[in-house]
Amino acid sequence: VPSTGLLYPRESETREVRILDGMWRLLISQPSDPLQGLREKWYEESLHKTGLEIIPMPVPASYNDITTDNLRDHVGTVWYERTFFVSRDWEENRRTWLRFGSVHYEAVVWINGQNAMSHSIGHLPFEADISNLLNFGGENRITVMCDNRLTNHTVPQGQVSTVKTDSGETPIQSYTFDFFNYAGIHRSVHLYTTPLVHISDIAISTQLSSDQVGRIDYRIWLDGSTEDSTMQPTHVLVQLRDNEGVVAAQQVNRAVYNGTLLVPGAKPWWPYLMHPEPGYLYSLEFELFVSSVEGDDGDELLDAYRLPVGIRTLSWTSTSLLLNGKPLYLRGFGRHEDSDIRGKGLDYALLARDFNLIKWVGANAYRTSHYPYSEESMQFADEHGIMIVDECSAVNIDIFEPELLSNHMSALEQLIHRDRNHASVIAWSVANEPRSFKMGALSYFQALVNYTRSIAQGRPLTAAINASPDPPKQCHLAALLDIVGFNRYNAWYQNSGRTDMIVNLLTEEAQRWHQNFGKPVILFEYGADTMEGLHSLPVYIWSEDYQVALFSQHFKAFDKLRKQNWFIGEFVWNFADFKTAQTYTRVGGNKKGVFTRSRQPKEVAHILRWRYFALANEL
Ligand code: GCB
Repeated sequence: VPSTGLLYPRESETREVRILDGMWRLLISQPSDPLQGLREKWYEESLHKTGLEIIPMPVPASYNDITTDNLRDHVGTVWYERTFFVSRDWEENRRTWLRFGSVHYEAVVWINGQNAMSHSIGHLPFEADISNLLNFGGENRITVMCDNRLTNHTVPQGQVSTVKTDSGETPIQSYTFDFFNYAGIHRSVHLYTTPLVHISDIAISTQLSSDQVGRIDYRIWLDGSTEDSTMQPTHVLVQLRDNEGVVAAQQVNRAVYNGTLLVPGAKPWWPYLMHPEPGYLYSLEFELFVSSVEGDDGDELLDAYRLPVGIRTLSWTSTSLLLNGKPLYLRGFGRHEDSDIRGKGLDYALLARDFNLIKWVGANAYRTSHYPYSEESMQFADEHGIMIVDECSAVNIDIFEPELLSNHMSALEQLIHRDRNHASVIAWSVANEPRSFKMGALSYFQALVNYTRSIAQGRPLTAAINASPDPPKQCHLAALLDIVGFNRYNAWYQNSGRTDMIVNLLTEEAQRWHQNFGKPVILFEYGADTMEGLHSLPVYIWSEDYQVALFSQHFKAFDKLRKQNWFIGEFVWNFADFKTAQTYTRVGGNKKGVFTRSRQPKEVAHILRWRYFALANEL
């Protein structure tokens, strides 16, 4: 199924964008009967008509932590609703689209009681042309059923079972991944218009030659038709503007909608701290025209879309990952989209704060562990020169069945399709800690990696593996990748308290990964749970001092490894503390953050900052 809606909605002289964020209404279905609403057709009328309790619910946000009762642990469906008006002007000569940035996990959407679209696998956008369902010049109602249940076939997997409580049986959701299964309408809801015939998709790839000539290969897709033959598009004007609006390259393309722009003296896209002007972006303008019969002067503009573009070359070998020909050393984090109250809901204040902290600490990269992050954050990363290892939502997968494989492929297709035009994306991560040593993993990953490679758009494939590198056959995934990433918790899950074992264990393991698979190697996770404010000398686990000691030993190991040209990066687990399911190994959630959940530094942040800036200055 080709995915749609993966071009970010942007306004232009031919397009209008409205955001439907704000207070929506929420109805929580009985966990024991999640399909009641479908049976009773709750979408046909306002949810108030059900006579059931309706509560206000902000969008975007996870619904879990908003109320004071146990909505947090709800299993099954909830129903969202709101109304909006569309003016009469929108009825003629345009199409109106409704687009969700992400709803976790599964969503079914109705407009005025008519089914408009559905989507599963959270964290990804989806949209539909709703022109035929709207009341123009009147009120309209959106209803969304959102289901948070995870099964053996969802990405990620989970199990729903029941427990006997003091008041009867109730379903519970379990999962093995280590972050809270927040749910709801997590990102913005856009209502936007396009002309009848419009640009529906764009793919670009860029290169920079050694003599600073930029090259942008582009392809655009058109959608729609009009009865009016005089309104058929005849050509596209493609113009690249620099950040002052000056045209740096242009082309008129007649009928063939792919081409190449050459940009002499191009300003390259560079990562943060690698150049005085990191994150340089051009604007690539596509203008779709119909020629008038009288001649060129009277060309009519049908559609215009502007895409931010960074020009850079990405390449890799069996030892290095290179940007504009320079080998990269990645200094960064695994992260989460997570914060107090709003859960996984998009929050611009948090996004800006996080980027300020990333830059303060001197990092140049992060991995979108363990799912695609918001499109708004991807754009921010482009602008700030922060490199992204872009991970799909296959975390801790196990039980390798064909239905899981097809959902996993779809998760990767949608991720790559959405993010392929971002300069910041330097690799695709196909999974985090899959049970890659199990029966069935080999054929599963062969199929998955072959497919992903066929759509990889010039990026290397990686994964965060926690199997053992020795013997190599214990991991059925590493040999298939371009960059081998591993997660290892020396002196935490293994040999707790023994910071004196880290340097040898880590350097030896990294060496084995490289020797066995002959690929560049990166450590994607290391760290220690740390209660802010807890101090102890001699160091003792969970204290801030222990986190400092554990990091310091890792730094020694990294410095040894960096002498080998194949060790390409160090990612801390985690950027900030985050919420998990309730278990006795977690105090209020996972506390491996360098920053607290409210984004203030722990002691370790200062030594990490010292190191990251020192590394940046060496290069
Ligand atoms: C891991 C996982 C990550 C966990 C982390 C931990 O290996 O990839 O999701 O949060 O360990 O802290 O246990």
